[in-house]
Amino acid sequence: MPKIRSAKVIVASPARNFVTLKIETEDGVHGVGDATLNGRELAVASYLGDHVIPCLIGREAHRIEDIWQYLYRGAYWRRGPVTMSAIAAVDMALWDIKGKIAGLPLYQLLGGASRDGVMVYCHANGTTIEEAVAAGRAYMDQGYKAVRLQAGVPGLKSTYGVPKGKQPYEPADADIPTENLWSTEKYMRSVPALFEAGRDKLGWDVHLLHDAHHRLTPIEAGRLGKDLEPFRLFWLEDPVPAENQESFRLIRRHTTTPLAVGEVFNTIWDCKQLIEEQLIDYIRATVVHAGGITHLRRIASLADLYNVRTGCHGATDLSPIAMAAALHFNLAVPNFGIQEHMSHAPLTETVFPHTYSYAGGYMHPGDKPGLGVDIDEAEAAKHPYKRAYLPVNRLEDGTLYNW
Ligand code: KDG
Ligand code: MG
Repeated sequence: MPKIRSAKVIVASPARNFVTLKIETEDGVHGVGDATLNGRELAVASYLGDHVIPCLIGREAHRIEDIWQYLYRGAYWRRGPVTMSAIAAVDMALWDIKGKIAGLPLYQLLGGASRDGVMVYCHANGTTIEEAVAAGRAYMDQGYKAVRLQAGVPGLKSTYGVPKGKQPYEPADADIPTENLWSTEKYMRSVPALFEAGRDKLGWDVHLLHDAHHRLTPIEAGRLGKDLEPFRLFWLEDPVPAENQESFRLIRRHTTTPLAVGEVFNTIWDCKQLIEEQLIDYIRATVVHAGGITHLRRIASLADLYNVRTGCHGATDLSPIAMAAALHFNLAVPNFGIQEHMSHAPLTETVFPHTYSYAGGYMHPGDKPGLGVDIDEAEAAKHPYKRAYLPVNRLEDGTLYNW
């Protein structure tokens, strides 16, 4: 059984910050894992470098479950985004190694393909409704079957999901967080008009999605969900912050718009009640922030019992390594729903060469053994880490609010 000989953390900023773990066995096989936690990158790098890597050396690389339990139970301090992103990176790298040694792409080790391709949704944004809908049309022309629509809110200078210039949306844009202003009233008035225009101009043969990014209270979310019912959304995402899982009971009482939650979740405990009470329709936990493939499979298995499907987070702050791992998982998992897809910057793609591909609304991880993705360390070294934070949000009277 191959033992782990070395492991190292690579922090680089090819177009944005990424944290990568590279594990190598005594036989010279290496695997990679994504450990990026947007705006808190160095905390995970230190957790891995100072506290995890010393405990990995000499362990059998094939004992993925045992190593997962060792890092989770064995640390005494459980859960949390820093811990779970670090565990996830180890887990991804070990699955990558196992696949390479077996000579099989990861999805084959997870039970084989349950579908031919992974349906993905893209981000259509615009400062106005017209721009957002036109962006949606352009994506549909590229074959996308599912489009997330976000438009600027009249009366607010900036809106979640809407880029400042013509660049792709990248919210971690400042050395010290920028401050945005928020008005729920203005937002709630604008969203139904966006989806009315969306259905009018894009038709009914496309899935439409929307992200409220934790900005509402449960009763406001119930009202928005009800207002959006005529437009038959695929999902309304993160209507409220989800620490209080019970609060979704109130939303559910008022709307049949499907709900998606979980991009900030780290473990099965964050979504246990939401799933068991069927308070959501899609679970958005990711391979990187929720403990790797090993733990995400556990979450998906629980969700499957309650007709909850997967809809993994896939913004550009998840590196191509996480994207590859998600695609293998998505291809195999029985209760797959959809996968988020934002194209990475060309520089990011250069640093992380990969085999996954997009065609006609679907992605596929490719058939190279393991994850089918790597890091070009020499290229990565040319792009040092730059501190970059997500914005914070304030209400119009200055009160700090959810971003
Ligand atoms: O790091 C935070 C982003 O990944 C998040 O704001 C993106 O909400 C998001 C989404 O749905 O992609
Ligand atoms: Mg989101």
